Amino acid sequence: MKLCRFRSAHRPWPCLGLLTTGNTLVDLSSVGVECLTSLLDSPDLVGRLQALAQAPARRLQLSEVTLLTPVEQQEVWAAGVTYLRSKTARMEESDFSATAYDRVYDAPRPEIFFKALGEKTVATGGEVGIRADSKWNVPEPELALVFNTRRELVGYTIGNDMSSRDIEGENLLYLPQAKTYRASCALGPFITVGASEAEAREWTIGVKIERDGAEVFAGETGVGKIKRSFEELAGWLHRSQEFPRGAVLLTGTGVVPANEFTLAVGDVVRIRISGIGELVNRVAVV
Ligand code: DO4
Ligand code: MG
Repeated sequence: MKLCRFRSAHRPWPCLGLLTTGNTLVDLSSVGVECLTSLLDSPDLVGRLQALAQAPARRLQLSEVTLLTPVEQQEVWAAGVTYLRSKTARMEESDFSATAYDRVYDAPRPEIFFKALGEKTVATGGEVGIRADSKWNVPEPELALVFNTRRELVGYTIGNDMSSRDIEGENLLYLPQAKTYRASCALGPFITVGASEAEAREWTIGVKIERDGAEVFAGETGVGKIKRSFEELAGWLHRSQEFPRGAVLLTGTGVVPANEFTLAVGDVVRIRISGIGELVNRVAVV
């Protein structure tokens, strides 16, 4: 089952939707379920969604709605260097920081950094940003874990951890500037609910980048290649921390284009995770 937030001609504010099968959306807002944060806190979320799927709610076609990011005010954090590919790409990018990346891949404590406020994330169909002061930019296609306010992993969405590799490579202390700026994080389009970690580890993550209608990069990895378990990452995220509205954790990238590649304005980034769907964004300078 897949949850989303959307706008339609029926109501001028964001609504909650449930995609059961095909392209038909159950408009949960039409039966009074309006708050995603509260819904994710339901004691038996899967049972609640199964019951809501049968509710006398309005039905809409996906083609009739504009999808929004599947978060409200959840903070978005990201884990890094969780795939071997990410470690090697980062070590190539910077002599200065190579040892840090090498060490963190094997260290008990993972790299975890703040990425975005939920309300600043970009939805599918929106524009992701490359910084005006950066010359080397890539998308990072990542599985994102969705936690409710009780720290429970309740679902999965797709994340794009847009990154400025030249700024990150110049000095590790510039990482927040390389990672967190306007439109640097896209999320969506759905939260897949009810899949176990074992099931999610079977999913593939693919990314395609198109320029002027032609494919300029394509890559794929498997969620199963993440070095750390979701439970381990969740444990570190929630250490000495609280998320009164829940949180999202991007789990790191396993696809990094060759070092010669950089994004350009107008590129279209398509990230597909087999158990979730496709997140599509055009690139703009911000
Ligand atoms: O330290 C660099 C960031 C790592 C990251 O974002 C990733 O591996 O996905
Ligand atoms: Mg990343």
